[in-house]
Amino acid sequence: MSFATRPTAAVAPSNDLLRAAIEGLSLPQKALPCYLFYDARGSALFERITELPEYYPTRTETAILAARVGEIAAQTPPGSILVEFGSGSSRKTEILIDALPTLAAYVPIDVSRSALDEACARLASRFPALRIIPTEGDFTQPLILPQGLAKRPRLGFFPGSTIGNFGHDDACALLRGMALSLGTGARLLIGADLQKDLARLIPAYNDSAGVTAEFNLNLLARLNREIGANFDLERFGHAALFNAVEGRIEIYLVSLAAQTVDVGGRRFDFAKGERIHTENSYKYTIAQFGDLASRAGWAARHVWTDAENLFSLFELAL
Ligand code: AVJ
Repeated sequence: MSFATRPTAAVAPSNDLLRAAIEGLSLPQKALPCYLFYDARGSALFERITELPEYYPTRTETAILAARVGEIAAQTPPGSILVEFGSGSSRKTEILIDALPTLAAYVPIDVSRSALDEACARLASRFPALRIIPTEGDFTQPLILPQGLAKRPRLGFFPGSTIGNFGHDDACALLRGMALSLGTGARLLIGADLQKDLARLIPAYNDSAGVTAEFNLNLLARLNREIGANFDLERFGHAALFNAVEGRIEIYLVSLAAQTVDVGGRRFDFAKGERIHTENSYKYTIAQFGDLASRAGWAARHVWTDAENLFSLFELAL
């Protein structure tokens, strides 16, 4: 293939980043896509979020999974392939892999190279016999498995309520895409965060130690580092609010002053108080999420929750 049609990996990421940043900052409501959070520093900050006292999703889902992994394993044919969408640290996956000793392969997909490298190194030492196929990239894209694994039963894993980052139509399209990638007979274990009291919800996205703020602001720091933007991090703040109409947490970076920022040679003006929308995190009822799954062609086989009904883990089948 010629150079023109196939840019080198070293060049492509910053071009993509520049394009995404300029496109988002040019919208009437400035926005940046949330997958840009996850450079090496952002992935590490996200791991710190998962340990915050206010951030209930990770520990709650982990406990649900640990309680149900025996049931899940009993449903999983020997020689299955485990495919994880947005694998990050693969911490929860260890619980699953531990209970599935006959797995033919584990395929973690993530945009963060550093997160993949760390997770795969840890898993390789804990499970030396496991075949691991690390896949750096966008989990919304169709998955192509190596020849020879094509006939294996598939178990998809999409924990963490990452699905919550997608609006309902995009979430439906993503679940349909996963159905196509995983194929007939596949199952998908998927975590969905549940609607709850604002007193519980808001602090999870605006913690007292300021880690979520740092995670959000790192997106601007990343643009400074990788595409030479000149955001003054002292002049942006973090905001999280609940949009009750949409049923979602919305996260913003707020300009603390009137200012102009240079991004790749383009100038973007900010009014004082103007916001950049960086993330949505949809919260579901069990019924809503079941409907979404069935609209996407999946049947809900099981749904498990915690005693406080904070979080849900669904087992879907095709
Ligand atoms: C990774 C999408 C599940 O929405 O809770 C955490 C990301 N953002 N704190 C979430 C996040 C701010 C997280 N997900």
